[in-house]
Amino acid sequence: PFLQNVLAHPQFLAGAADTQFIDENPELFHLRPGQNRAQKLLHYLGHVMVNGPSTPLPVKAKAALVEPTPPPVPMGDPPEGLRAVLQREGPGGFARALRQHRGLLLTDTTFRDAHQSLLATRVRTRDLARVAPFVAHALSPLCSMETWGGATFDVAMRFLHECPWERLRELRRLVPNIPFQMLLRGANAVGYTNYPDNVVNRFCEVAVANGMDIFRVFDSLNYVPNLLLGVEAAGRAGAVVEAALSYTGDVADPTRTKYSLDYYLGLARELVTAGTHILCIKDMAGLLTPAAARLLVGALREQHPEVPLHVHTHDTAGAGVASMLAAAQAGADVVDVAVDAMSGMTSQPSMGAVVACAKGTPLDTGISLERVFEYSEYWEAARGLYAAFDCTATMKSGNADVYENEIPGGQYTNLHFQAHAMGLGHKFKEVKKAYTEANKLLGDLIKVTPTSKVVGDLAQFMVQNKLSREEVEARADELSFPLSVVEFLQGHIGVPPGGFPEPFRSKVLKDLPRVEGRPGASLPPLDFGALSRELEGRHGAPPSPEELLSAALYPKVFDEFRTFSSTFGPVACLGTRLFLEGPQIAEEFEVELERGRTLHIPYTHFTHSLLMVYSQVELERGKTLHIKALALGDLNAAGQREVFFELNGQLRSILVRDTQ
Ligand code: 3PY
Ligand code: ZN
Repeated sequence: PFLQNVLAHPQFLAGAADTQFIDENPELFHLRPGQNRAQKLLHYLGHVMVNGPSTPLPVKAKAALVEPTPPPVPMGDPPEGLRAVLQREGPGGFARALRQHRGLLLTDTTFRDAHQSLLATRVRTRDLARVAPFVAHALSPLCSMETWGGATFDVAMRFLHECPWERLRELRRLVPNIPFQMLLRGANAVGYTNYPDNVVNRFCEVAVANGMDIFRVFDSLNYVPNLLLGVEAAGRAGAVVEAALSYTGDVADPTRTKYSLDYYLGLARELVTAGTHILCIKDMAGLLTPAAARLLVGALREQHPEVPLHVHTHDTAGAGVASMLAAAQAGADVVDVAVDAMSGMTSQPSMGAVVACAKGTPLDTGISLERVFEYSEYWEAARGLYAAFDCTATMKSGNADVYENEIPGGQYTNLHFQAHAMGLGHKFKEVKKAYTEANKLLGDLIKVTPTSKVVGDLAQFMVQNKLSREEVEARADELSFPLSVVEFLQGHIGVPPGGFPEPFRSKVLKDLPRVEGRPGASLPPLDFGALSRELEGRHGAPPSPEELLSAALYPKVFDEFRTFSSTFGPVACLGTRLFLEGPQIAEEFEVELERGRTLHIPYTHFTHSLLMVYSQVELERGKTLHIKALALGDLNAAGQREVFFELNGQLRSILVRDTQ
């Protein structure tokens, strides 16, 4: 704040600043209360050293000791990418450019879905930001990078204690040329429940203002009124709208009639009429076989020759590359891939494999395989930091049984972890079987957040209570079902294709109220003014538009995040191993409080007197802390331990309650 005051001062701007200038302008010292971020970070590190990680670790695996090194980046601006087309020609022009493009376009999901699927969404902004400039320079032909949305919003605040909006802004600053894409859960925005319409609208506006370009909008029931809400919100915000057909079943199997080719073509027609710029096939479980891809993409291509088609899949069974190539051959313009080291299994198919397979063919991606290797090398090392969240700790391969249980990628990994955490590793098979049965009980749903949770909760309930599908059906009026199941049946998420399962629904709900039609239509608008005043009262400062939305979507998580940040400071600045495990005794390290931001102060303005003040005032912007962890004291009578650090050469000690 001090330097901002100085930099904004007209006298300083005129280049006439000297000692007198500082003496005569005491307002330069009107600083907001010092936060002493360094002290707070020492508190955080002390806590982790005494009590273990602040985020639950599913497996006992240590983070890699070595920080990954991003590949070198050339000087200067990155090459122009498709974002320039979007900025010049708007969403319509962007869509035309995708249709006219020769060769296959790729979306890189590494920054969102890949780690949501493989590493429990735990990748921190710091590790994304470090490699982002490389992506901007080396992978500029990408159609887009999926950088935001889905579970990342919640997890950033809840487990990583960092601000999701700051992530978006930071990545945007580092990647000015490649369009950013996010996953919007329609009326559920980036949450698990329907929000009032004005929340979804405001969310899209603010996301665009923070740098988002393309919204992939889906609804977990393909419920058109919910989808349209998201489509309109993103469209009004000026973004590229990519409405998604959430794919389940098998269009190539004539015996599976509920989610047939006609069903998807009908839905696509409604979304194109609603004005979507791009159509997406969102295959969240990886069920789209090459044959199904040829059939569905071929039919959509014929029905909507003008509309770009974008295909998303998961590689759970191992057929992802084959399906994406089949989709491209049938006329898809863009397919989703993840960099090799973050691909495969429940994640997206491998970027390197698709680039190599398309090379020299009419589908050539224009992406250099050499650059993909460098990118992958970074991620191979970065993945080592997240060993405690890596699904490969317990899951050794993909599994084609997904064609039977239809579990979405991220949930497949979660259920596997949960089964292991409960000591039920061998029971995963049983959970998957129960998932299949629970899905049938609920009328064969499209399974993706949040309906996938409803099916998963019912499956766990059946396993825990040793209930078969027949038993659940017979005793539906007396069993005490998980809340998510009851709320789904009440209609809180929307209406499934073909309606609710009867008589199951009536037996479970009895006289509980039912929501008619689109749930958001009966929710009163959120009073943003009142929420803002409430937050100001609680946290002492008016919230930014971004904070207001975080609080609107996740009230409790946001409050805890704010409290955590004011206690422990900017933990996002810590290296990932330090964040997760704390330092080892005698370890020395540096913490850059503002990552990579340099202040450009004209040399002539940098007078001697200013330098003096600069060194005296605790000017935290751009400050690097040198820390050494010295020792951990014994437990005292009050149940505390003293943790000793050296901070910029001075001894500091922190008292931490030992809760172990
Ligand atoms: C999400 O909603 O987070 C998903 O990734 C759905 O596939
Ligand atoms: Zn996905």
